[in-house]
Amino acid sequence: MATEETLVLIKPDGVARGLTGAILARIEAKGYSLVDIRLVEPDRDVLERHYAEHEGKPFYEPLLDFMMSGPSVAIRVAGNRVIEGFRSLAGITDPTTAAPGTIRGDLGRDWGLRVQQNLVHGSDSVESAARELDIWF
Ligand code: DAT
Ligand code: MG
Repeated sequence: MATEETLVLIKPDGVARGLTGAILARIEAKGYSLVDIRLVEPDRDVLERHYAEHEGKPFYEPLLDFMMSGPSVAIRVAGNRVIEGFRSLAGITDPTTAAPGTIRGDLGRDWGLRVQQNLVHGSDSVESAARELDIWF
């Protein structure tokens, strides 16, 4: 039993499409706990810190623009092995091919040109979770 905390973001496409409740329901149905939750409109500084690992990649600037296009919901989620577990619940990065049963697979739209729109973010390691939770909460 390894109780962990992870950062989940419901990104601007998820909030704008009215999927906040549907995504929260999946997190709760899995048995994870919502420890803290807030609606956020991050400025560029927050996003530069959050996405520091992607600086310089071709999708970096469009990604930051997208993340500043509307509000997101930031959630501190706790549970047994929740870091890996939530990423499994979210599905792979590209919703075009994410597996059915996952948030991105069931609710995400064909990536097409809207490459960065995949509904959710989940921390990818214990270190990332600690770093990201510190940025958003
Ligand atoms: P994930 O969100 O699955 O952890 P990531 O950390 O590799 O994926 O990338 C962060 C975000 O950047 C991702 O959610 C969407 C966008 N992104 C990643 N790879 C991309 C690509 N090849 N083209 C466009 N956007 C991309
Ligand atoms: Mg990532």
